[in-house]
Amino acid sequence: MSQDQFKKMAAEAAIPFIEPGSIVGVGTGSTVTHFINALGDIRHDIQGAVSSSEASTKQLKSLGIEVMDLNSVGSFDVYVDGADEITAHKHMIKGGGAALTREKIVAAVARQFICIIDDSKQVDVLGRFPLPVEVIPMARSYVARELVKLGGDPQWRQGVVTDNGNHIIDVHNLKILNPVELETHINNIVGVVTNGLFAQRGADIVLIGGANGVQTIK
Ligand code: ABF
Repeated sequence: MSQDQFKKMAAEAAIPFIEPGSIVGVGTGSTVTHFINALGDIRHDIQGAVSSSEASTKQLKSLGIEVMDLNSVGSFDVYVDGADEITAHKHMIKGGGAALTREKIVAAVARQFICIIDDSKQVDVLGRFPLPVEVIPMARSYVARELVKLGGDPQWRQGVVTDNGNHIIDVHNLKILNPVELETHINNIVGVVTNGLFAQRGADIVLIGGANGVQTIK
């Protein structure tokens, strides 16, 4: 079986967590694409979705699922999203798809974060995957210099503009031993919108697709 089939297995395993009549928080990425397809099959059982990207919004609407403005809903039960890396402590690097800021906002509003991944995303230490940082465009060079001081090798993801009109810097060669501290530290650099560490608010449940089926970590 392929990694994509493992992603699909994890995505479909999230469906039983969706309560009838609920609003579902929906992330972004290839694993979430499988989740949205599965959500399409139960679209008459849910009230609608809040989405973390224009791409997911488009897919949700194409399946007849109502997409709601986050400002018009209160808290909701479940946010389902993928990750680029995750540790046993359920700390994550996200943002490979450049949707990290909206993902972090929607995750903050949800009562539970369900992370859906294939087994290649599990790591002991975060940082092999370059850490995405969303920056206000005029601050890009300044923020890059500050990131060098942290020991990273920042690279501008040229040609990418986020859904919020900002730029992405990918920070290579970080060995992230204290993700909670680093998340705060980078977010405090002037010009940073947010970074792809999801450690202060990590996942609550992880569904991992692999050769032996789906493993659940709570
Ligand atoms: C989103 O999609 C992002 O935060 C993350 O970068 C990516 C996960 O990748 P995929 O599901 O495509 O492997 O969750």
